[in-house]
Amino acid sequence: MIAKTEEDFNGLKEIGKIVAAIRDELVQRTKPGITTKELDELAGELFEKAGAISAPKGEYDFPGYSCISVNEEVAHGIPGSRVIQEGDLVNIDVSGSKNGYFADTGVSIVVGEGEDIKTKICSVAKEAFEAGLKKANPGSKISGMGKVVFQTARQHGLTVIKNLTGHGIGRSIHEAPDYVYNYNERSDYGLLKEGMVIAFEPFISTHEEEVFQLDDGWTFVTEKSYVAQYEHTLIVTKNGPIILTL
Ligand code: M1C
Ligand code: CO
Ligand code: CO
Repeated sequence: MIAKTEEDFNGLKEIGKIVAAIRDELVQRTKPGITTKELDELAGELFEKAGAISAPKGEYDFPGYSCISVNEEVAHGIPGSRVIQEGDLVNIDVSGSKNGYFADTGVSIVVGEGEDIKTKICSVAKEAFEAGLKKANPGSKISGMGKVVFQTARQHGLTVIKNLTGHGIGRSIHEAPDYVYNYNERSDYGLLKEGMVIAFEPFISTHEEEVFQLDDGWTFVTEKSYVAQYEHTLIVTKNGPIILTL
């Protein structure tokens, strides 16, 4: 959407705060021994308390309130009986709506002490996000954000996932602009506009550049790479982006 009115800004800020708080609470609770289902039940309670609706559940009938992806899982992991272990790479992605406004945020973390490469991709995903943020100005090409995401990955000897993208958001969870790539997609001529709301979510990978979907119809995995994501919802403005999900 293009946020224009005071009501738009306030509505977006409200749901932004809610999903950010749920994300942080889940991250806090991601400790060895807890199951992803237990984490998700907490997400469900927090959505309820906030008077907000989980976007995966409400919009897509996803079997969970949040997406929790562990190790070989990259995104859209289904919460279940999997027990979190020391050293796991875990992605927590929380998106939802309130009063018709949507926000989306996610982060990848390493539980306790993990392999150095897992820690590295998490910090590079954040660095790529920050580099992209500097390119989030009205009138600039959307693909300029992906260009610096890719450059950041390469600087660290890493790469990106090319078949997962960020997206427009606001009045629904996924809306125009449909794709914010993690590389410079030359066929993407789209421009950022004043007030445009986007979910920017770089995916940094150790080797593979494509994910595939499991038979469950949801979970995206790689064969043998680790992938980290870092996602916030932001409003593009001439004074710099406003991040709604800090
Ligand atoms: C690139 C994996 C896709 N919040 C989720 C997302 C995932 N993006 O948009 O960040 C969507 C959740 C709906 C199942
Ligand atoms: Co998300
Ligand atoms: Co998203």
